[in-house]
Amino acid sequence: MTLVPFTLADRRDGSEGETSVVTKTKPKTQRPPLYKVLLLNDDYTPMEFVVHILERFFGLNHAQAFEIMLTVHKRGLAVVGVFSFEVAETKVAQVMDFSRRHQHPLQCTMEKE
Ligand code: TYC
Repeated sequence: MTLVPFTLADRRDGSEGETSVVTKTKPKTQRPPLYKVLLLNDDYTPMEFVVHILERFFGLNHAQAFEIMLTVHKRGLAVVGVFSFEVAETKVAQVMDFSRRHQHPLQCTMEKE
């Protein structure tokens, strides 16, 4: 068999003399959706209990926990943290279970950011 080299000038695909446009597809990094965990105010749950919840399940120090508790008390609700779906779901369940076991009506919920 004989190999015959060919050049740009005699490409056999009909593209002789054409210019080409280089296109780049930007790789899109998919980030998982995030969820806000919200704490809701009520008239019965003791302030110290809410502060304890925030320290225990959200890793806040006492000053941070007290500040968020007061925000909820004054404004009706506050975002306690932003997490992946599974972590947010777990935090909500922990708060709801703990509150229920202590017979407080504290409500915690999550919302897609
Ligand atoms: N409002 C409650 C009280 O006066 C305190 C409270 C704060 C309750 C935050 C719930 O998420 C809450 N005892």
